Amino acid sequence: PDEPDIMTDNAISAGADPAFHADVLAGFQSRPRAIPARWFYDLRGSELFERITDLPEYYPTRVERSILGDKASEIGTAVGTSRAVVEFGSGSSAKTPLLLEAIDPAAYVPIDISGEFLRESAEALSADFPGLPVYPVEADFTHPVPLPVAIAEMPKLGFFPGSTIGNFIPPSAVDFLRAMKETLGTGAMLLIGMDRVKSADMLVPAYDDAAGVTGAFNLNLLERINRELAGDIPIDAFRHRAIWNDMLARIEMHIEAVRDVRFSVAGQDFAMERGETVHTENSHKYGPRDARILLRAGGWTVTHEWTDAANQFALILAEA
Ligand code: AVI
Repeated sequence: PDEPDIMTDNAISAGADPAFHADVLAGFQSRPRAIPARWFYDLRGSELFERITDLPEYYPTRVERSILGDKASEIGTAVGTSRAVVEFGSGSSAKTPLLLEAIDPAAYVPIDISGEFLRESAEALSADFPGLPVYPVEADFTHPVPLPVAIAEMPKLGFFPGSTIGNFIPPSAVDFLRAMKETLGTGAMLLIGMDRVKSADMLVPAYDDAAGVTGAFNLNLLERINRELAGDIPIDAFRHRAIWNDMLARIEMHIEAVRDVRFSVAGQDFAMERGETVHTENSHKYGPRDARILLRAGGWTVTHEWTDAANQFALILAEA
């Protein structure tokens, strides 16, 4: 056989994030095993997530967009004009135009950890809203972020759509809401999307779709580990699971071993028995009162709520 190439075979890729390395090894060692959901979003994972948002079973994106469209004038009246909109984790800014049209803001500040994605979507948005000052900020929005001086005197509206708040366990969600309040300052408002508690018959398919896109999104984490951390995980030894945890009011995603399996990651050996899982994501759902209490704990008072006719999803306006 050919001699292995020590430069390419079984090497941790040069660009691998040390925090990813640490989280993955700790995640396989801990019991229960768990790896934070933030590591889903490499390029392939971000593409798969975009496809999830178009799935027939995945209602949150569609319903939130319909609320923003249907209630635009009420939202506009409640928020008022001339605020600077600060969007947390703006990503592709897909829902932003609907909001900007509704409220006629003085400036737009998208904050995202991925600089490249951020600049591209900021440029696209500037082209659609000529005359609107856009100040992209590359930062980890889970901590207080210094905002551009150009918007220092403007009243702020924080925008956090998509029910991403649900991906934090409640104590972290409260810390994060407080960080947003610190970022935005006194007199700020926050428009936040929160997915509602509903029947497991509807929730589970939204996270375990018939076409298998969510399964591919979940298992891409193992592929990313193999790619970036010199892993040899046999992907076919695992399957995607989505479980409604009623006690904690959340959908959990797990990666389950379908047979006994041994593998190594970054030179460390691991074994899992058939049926054992790695917990990869939580997506908490909030009833109307739960949502208000969570926001209060994070320093925000709810002033308005807009939902769809079937009450599946809520857009909530709060003030600091
Ligand atoms: C990004 N976040 C709000 C999604 C959710 O619904 O929790 C992530 C997701 N995971 C599986 N499908 C979508």
